[in-house]
Amino acid sequence: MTTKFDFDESWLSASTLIAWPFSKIEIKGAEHLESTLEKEFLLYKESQPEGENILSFEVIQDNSIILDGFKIEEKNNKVYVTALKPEGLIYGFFHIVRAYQKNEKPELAILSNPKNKIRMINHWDNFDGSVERGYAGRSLFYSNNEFRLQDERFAQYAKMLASVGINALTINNVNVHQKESYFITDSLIREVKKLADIFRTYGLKLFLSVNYAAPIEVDWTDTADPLDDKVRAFWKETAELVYDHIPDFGGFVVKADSENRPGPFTYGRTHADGANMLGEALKPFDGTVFWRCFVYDNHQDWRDRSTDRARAAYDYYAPTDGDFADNVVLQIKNGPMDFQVRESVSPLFGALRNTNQVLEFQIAQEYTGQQKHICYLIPMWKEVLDFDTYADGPGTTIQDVLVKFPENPERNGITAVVNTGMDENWTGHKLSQANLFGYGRLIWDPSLSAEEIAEEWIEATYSLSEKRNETLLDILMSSWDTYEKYTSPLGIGWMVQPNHHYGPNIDGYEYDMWGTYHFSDRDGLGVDRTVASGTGFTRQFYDENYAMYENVETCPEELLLFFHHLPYSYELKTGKTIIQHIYDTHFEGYDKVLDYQKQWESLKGEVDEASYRNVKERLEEQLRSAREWRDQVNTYYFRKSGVEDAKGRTIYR
Ligand code: GCW
Repeated sequence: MTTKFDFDESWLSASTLIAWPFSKIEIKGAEHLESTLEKEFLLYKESQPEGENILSFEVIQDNSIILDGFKIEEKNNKVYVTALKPEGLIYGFFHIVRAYQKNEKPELAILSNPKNKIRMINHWDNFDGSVERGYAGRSLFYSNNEFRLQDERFAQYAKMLASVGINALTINNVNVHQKESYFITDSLIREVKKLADIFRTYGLKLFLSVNYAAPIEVDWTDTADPLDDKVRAFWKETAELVYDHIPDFGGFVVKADSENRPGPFTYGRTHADGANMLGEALKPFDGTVFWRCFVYDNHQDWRDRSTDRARAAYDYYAPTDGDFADNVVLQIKNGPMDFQVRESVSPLFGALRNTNQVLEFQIAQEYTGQQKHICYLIPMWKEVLDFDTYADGPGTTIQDVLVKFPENPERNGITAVVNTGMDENWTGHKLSQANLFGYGRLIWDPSLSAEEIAEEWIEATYSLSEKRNETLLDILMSSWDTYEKYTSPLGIGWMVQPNHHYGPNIDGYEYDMWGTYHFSDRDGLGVDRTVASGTGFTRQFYDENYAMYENVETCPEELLLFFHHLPYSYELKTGKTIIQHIYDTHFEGYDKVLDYQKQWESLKGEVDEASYRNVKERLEEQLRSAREWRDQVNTYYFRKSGVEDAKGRTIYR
C-alpha cells in the first residue's frame, strides 16, 4: 500500500546487503519487541534466502552491558545478540544489518554501549500539516488539522530511527499553537496514543511539546501562573489523562518565554517555578520535562550596544543551577545564538553542574542550505561534543559534561530538530539522510569519526565501486567547509534573508530586533564580545577558554569575527588580510560546488536514478545560490572597504 515510501528509500535497503547468512531466528525475553524482530528478520532473509546460520536474541543479565546497549558473539554457526533490555536487541539487529551492507563476512563480535541515555529527535510539525523549518515536504503526522493515517509509513520511520539508536521523539512543534494545545486533552489524546503505539514497536518513547499557557488556551482557567492552584490542578489532571491512555508516555518539551511564547515571566515567576510545577504533575508517572533554554530578548534595539544575545541563556540559567526538580531537564542549543553554520559552543555546558541537561542540535538545515545545499553536519557536531569546557580541569569535553553533570545523571543526553517530511526520500535532499543517520550513530558512539559515519551511510545506502565511494565521501566530508566558505565569514553568521533564512541578505538582520548584528563599516567588521572592550560574553567560559577567546591572537580563526571586531586589513595566520580571506573563500566555495557537479555526474549509473536526479537538481540550485552568496558578499565588502581583490577576479561594483 505504501510501497512508494518503503525502506528502499532509506539506508535500510535490503538491496545493499552483500550477504545475509541467517535462515533462522531465536528470540528470548524480547517482550513487546519480539514480533518486530521476527518481522525484520524475515524481510532481510527474503532478500538473501540462501543462509544457513542461526541468529539468536536474548535479554540477559550481563555486567558488561549498560543501558540499552548490546553484545554480539559468534559461536558454531550461531550469532548471539544479548542485551539487558529488548531495545538493545533491536539495536544489535541493525548493527548486523549494517555489517552485512558493508561486508560479505564481517567481524560481528562487539560490545556496544550507548554513550548517551536520551537520544531524541524533535519534530517542529504543526497540526495544519506545515513544518516549521521543514525542508522535506509536508508533515509526516498531520494534514489539515487531522492526524494522518499512514501506519505503515510511520512504522518505516520508527524503524529508520531505531536502526541508528534513536529512542525518543516529540511529534509536534515547540511553538505549540492553539489547536495543538488540545493534543494533551480528551479530544485528541487517542490520536496521539495511536502514534505512541507504533513508535513503541521499535523502542521509541513518545513525548509532546506543550503550550505553557495550555490551561488558558483550552479554556480551563484564565491564568498560567505556576503557583496558582487551578493551574496546578490542570496539569495534574492532564498528566493523569495522558498516562491513562499512554502508560509509557515520555513527558513534555516546553518553549516558554521564548520568541513571544508564553511563560512564567508573565506572572513574575521563575523558570524553576514553571518547570518544577510541570515536573510535579509528571512525577507520579516518572515523566520528564524538557525545558528549553532558548530564552533571549527578541525585541532588542539595534542601537543598544550593551545587550548581547549570545550572553542571554547563561546570564539567566547559570545562576539557577540546582533549582530544578529531578525530572526536569534543561534543553540547551549547541551554540549561544541559533544553529549558525559556525558559532561558539554554549558556555552553559560545564556551567550547570547540578542540573539535568540535554544538548539540542539541528538536523534540519535551517541555516545550512535548507536541504537544497549539501551540508554534512557530523563534523560540526563532533567539534561541539569534543569541545573542552575545562569544567573539571583539562579534558572535560561537552560529551563528558553530558554524562557527568549532575552526578549520576538519569535523564541527560542529546536531542535534535529533525529534517524529515513526506518527501519520498524522507529528507528532501537525498544526501541530507546522512545527517539523520549520522546524528543517531554519533550520539550513540561519539568516538566514531565523521568519516566513518559517512562511509557507513554510503555503504548502507548505495552499492558503489570503491572509487565512487571515495567521490561521495569527499563530497560529504568537504561540504560543511564549502557551505561556510561561500556564506558568512569567520563565524559572524546571520547574513541570511529574514524570516525564511534562505539565501544571502547581508544587512537583512542588521537593524532588526533579534540581536543578530555584524557591525560592518568602512574599516572592519565583527562582534566584539571581549571583556576588554565588548560585551564580556567571553567571560562566561572557564578561564582557559576565556583567555583563548579574549585574546585575538589565540582566538580560533574560524570564530574570529564571532568574538572580535577587526579591521579589513587584519592579517590572518595564512598571511592574508581579512578582506582577502573573504574574497578568496567566496570564490573557492563557489568553485567547489562546480566540482561537486562534476563529481556527482561521475556517479551516474552507480546510484539509483531517483537519487541521481534529486541531487543533480539540487546541485543546480546550490550553484545558483552559492553564486548569489559569493557575489553579494564580495560586492558588499568591496563597496564598504574599497579594497581590490589581489587576484583581480570579477567583483561587481
Ligand atoms: O531558530 C529559530 C527558528 C524558529 C524556532 C526557534 C526555536 C521553533 O528560526 O523557527 O522556533 O529557533 O528553536 O525555538
